[in-house]
Amino acid sequence: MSEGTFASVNPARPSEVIAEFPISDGDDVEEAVARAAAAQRAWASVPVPARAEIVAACGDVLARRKDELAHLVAREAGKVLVEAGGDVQEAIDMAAYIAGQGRNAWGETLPCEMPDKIGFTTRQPVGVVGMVTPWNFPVAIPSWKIFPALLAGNGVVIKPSEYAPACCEAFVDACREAGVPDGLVNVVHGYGDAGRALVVHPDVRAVSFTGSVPTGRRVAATAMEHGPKLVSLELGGKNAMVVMADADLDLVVEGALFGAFGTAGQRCTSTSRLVVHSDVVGELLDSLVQRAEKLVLGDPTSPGTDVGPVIDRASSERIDQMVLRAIDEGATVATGGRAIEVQGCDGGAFYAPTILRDVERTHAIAREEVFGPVLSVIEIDSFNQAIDVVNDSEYGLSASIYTRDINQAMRAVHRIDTGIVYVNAPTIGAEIHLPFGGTKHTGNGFREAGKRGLEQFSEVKSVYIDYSGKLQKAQIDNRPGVTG
Ligand code: UN1
Repeated sequence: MSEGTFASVNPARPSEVIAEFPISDGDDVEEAVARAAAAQRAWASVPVPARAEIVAACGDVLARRKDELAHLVAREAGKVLVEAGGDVQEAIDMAAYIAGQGRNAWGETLPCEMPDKIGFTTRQPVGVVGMVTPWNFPVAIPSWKIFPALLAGNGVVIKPSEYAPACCEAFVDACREAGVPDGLVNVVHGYGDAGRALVVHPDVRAVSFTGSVPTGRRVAATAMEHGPKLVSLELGGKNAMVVMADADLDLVVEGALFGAFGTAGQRCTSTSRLVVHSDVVGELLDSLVQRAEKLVLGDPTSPGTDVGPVIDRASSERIDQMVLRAIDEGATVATGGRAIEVQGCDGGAFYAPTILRDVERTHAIAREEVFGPVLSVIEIDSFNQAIDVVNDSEYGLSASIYTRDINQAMRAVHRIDTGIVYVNAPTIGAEIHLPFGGTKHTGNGFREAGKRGLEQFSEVKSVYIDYSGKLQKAQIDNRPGVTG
């Protein structure tokens, strides 16, 4: 049985315990997978539109419980209330979208080479899907994975981050209330051991992971050793916003503040590099710094708060070390660059919104994911140089360009090597009906959300139906042309 318990705390006030859960061990994972497998057998024979109705009902329950869930997200993950509400809204939107997919095409029909013969494709479930999810979108990301997995006819075992277990439990509880059958979706808790037990389990046919690159690599390697299995990875980002000299600078300021400091910079899509034309860098930085200094840090549940804490003190120390190293390498602090204390939030992990200038693309701060409120400004003198800097990264999640020149914008869309590109908007704020994911080390080719979100949770089956009443060989077996 489970060995011990762990607690999640409020990152703004770590003495406040949010919830306590058992640390799941191999036996707990075994049990959860067995429950999911048993429930999945019945679920697989439920017609897809009927599965979709249950997903739609999940959206209804989430909408009804939005306020309660948003407060939990704010307290457990440290997101300011409006963003915590957005996290839940993303799950509500995902339910509506995925429910709609239940009455949409489930494959395609194709002509065959012979008369009286037709080809089509359909999807079948993979069985039990193992999911490992992060704390930064503790309701949205489980919904991106669980709803399409359910629509595709699968059972689920999910291990949420140890930082936000209560949010995941509350989400799954809403799903059960909506009528998701008993045992179909199961939660296990804890750290790497529970995740590993899930990944290696022979009945877990697919693994969907969102988190860091090193852990993603280990998850994939382990899954392949014990498989092969379907493995979809959604990993980090080092997202850049390009500002050309003709950009609307007021718009840039709004976008950069939201992109870099929204969610305290802890989205995988957060704007982390500001690649600015040298003609406008002085003017832009003046207003950006002024505005950044006005942002109110505080308790995420207070209405006046703009920026909440980072997830814990260790994280804030790690961010600080990265900033110190950047200074060592030649960067200058334009604002921020330190952890701060907030009154009424004892021990809270707050880090000041930070802008670093004089950053070179070779500096560690320009290459490594920070996952905190730090924006590095890199100057460029031309469009080509800007694209070069954006693409000079091991990551390829999101990027954006601010320019009034449509030709330049479209050239950027084509040349930027990321899974998501924005024009005149920051790097965050993806909508759930467009594919979400990235190139290079950000992932392994899968996309979440959108129609393609179903791909990681289903196997495609190609079907040939010959209604000619005779053996008709395909062209490879019946075409003359080789003499011998
Ligand atoms: C994440 O940070 O892991 O694009 C996801 C966005 C959100 C999703 C972010 N819709 O900002």
